[in-house]
Amino acid sequence: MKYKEKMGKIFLSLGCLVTMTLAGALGAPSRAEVGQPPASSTSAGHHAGASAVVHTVTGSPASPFIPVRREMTPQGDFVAKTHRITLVAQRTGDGSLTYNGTVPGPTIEIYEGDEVELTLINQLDVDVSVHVHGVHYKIDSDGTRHTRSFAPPGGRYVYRWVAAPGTGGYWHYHDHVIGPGMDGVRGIEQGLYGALIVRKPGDSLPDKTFVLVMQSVWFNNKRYPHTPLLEAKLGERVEFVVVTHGSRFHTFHLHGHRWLDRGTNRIIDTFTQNAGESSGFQVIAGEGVGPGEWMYHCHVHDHLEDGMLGFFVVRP
Ligand SMILES: [Cu+2]
Repeated sequence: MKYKEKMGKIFLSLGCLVTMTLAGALGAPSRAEVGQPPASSTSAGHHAGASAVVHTVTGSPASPFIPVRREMTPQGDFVAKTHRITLVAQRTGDGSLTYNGTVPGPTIEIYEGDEVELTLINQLDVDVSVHVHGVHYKIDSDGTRHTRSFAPPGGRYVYRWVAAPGTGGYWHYHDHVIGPGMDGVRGIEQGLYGALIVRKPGDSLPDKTFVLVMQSVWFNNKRYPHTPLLEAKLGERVEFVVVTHGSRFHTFHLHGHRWLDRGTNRIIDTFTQNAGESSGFQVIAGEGVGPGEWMYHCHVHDHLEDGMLGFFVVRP
């Protein structure tokens, strides 16, 4: 099926849904009729060829993570902190495996110098673990089967991480034991993953953070029109953390915005990620381009065709 036909099909199917428009998000859901302009002038709509398909923005409203302002000494130094975090591995109504009931799990934000004491409580009927990327930990916090660092059904396990100097960046954590072998792939596939942000003192803090995990043709285990609907006000500083899992590479692209590629002097609006990789960036919502329903999507055509897209709605 050609790209245009397929996208047309995706958009046509939207005609049958009560979709979220700008007005809808404010409490008055409206229905977009195929072949007719949207009732609300604030809806996104365009005509694609003879079929005049109306494309209305939809998605599952995402709750952003709000970064914590850290207290500083009068000298402007950060006070290192030990974060005591509890993650409960549980199955949700839709069959997902989750940490604390959400996919992705909670976004963990710490600073270089901090430590984490993470207690994993297992409410699943299989062993589960937390394996982290980027920060320091001893082998007994590896979250793997051969080190026995997992929680059995009904049990718990305590992990200790140290955000040593130099570990600042965008990282992630995930299960490493659910699967047919000793690997953990099935847990990740079903939603056992989350983001870890290690900030350096002086890093600019965003107003809000959105985490997008690319796996198969999904964002956060959802495909359009159910992908996360990200919302911000014009001028807000918005942080995106992007993680890739699964067996494919993905090319993340955000419309209308651009950012500095970390460690280079290149301005980019697209980057490619392979499995297990993570990165992040900050933008000023609508900077230079104004409000609108800005698309985010994987730029790999097969994936985009299969619904690997969503919307970043910048409100005036
Ligand atoms: Cu992709």
